[in-house]
Amino acid sequence: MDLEALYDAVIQGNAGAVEQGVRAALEAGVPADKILSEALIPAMAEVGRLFEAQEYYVPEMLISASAMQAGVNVLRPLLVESGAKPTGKVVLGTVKGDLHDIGKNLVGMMMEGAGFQVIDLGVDVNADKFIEAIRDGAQLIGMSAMLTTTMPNMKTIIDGIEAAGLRDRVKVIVGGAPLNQAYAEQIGADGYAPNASAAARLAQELLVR
Ligand code: B1M
Repeated sequence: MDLEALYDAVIQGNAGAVEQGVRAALEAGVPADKILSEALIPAMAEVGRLFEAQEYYVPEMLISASAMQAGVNVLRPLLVESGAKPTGKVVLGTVKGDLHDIGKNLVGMMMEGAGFQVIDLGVDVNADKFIEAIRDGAQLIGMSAMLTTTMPNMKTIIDGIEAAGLRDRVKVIVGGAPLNQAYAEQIGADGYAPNASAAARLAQELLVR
């Protein structure tokens, strides 16, 4: 299956075809990051466009998300292979009120690939859970938000970390489609990354330097 057919299979929400297509592309020598960036991720952007155009509704979005996840699961071992000793402890979560986790999961894989120990707190994560993770030794917190309505919860979480007297013990980075560098600065984060690879590079800059 070529990348175009793979793109279509994600949009159609055909998890079996996506899984097979990813395996076939890998066997044909297509690099994992190319499969991700030229087929799977653009397909989800198109699903978002279809949702905005009211051609897709939540169930279709969910089915496409599962199909994408089936492809990502095949790519996972290739994205995380590193073998290096962990260079730091990173804790990730999608913020309170937000259930989108595909982007956050990719960030986790790229961070693992960059040699970090990654603890994933999942979705709908509040300040208390991040605070507990910092007390357990997290050196960097990575927060993801995909909704304009949940972005402000990142600031609430940073304020909570500050109020717990832990802000100087941890680096905080943020990401997700509605965010940008200016917003990260406005809420007092240490950095913003536009995609999963950039997030891993940023974590390295903040922790390993
Ligand atoms: Co939702 N959704 N969704 N959705 N969904 C969006 C985000 C939306 C843009 C669609 C649209 O209208 N075009 C829109 C948000 C509008 C807004 O706020 N401005 C939207 C909406 C409205 C909603 C609901 C409110 C719909 C409803 O119920 N009426 C609802 C909210 C539920 C909730 O969270 N409380 C909802 C639900 C869902 C599903 C559950 C059905 C499903 C999510 C399933 C899942 O994640 N397991 C879903 C999906 C799939 C999407 C779209 C189509 C795809 C998101 C995705 O996975 N993209 C999305 C449209 C779009 O994004 N164009 C949409 C692929 C992924 C690889 O990209 O997540 O951007 P992304 O991650 C990137 C970067 O952003 C970055 O790196 C990643 C990889 O390179 N990144 C980070 C992400 N986190 C990072 C953290 C970092 C650094 C970088 O550092 C820590």
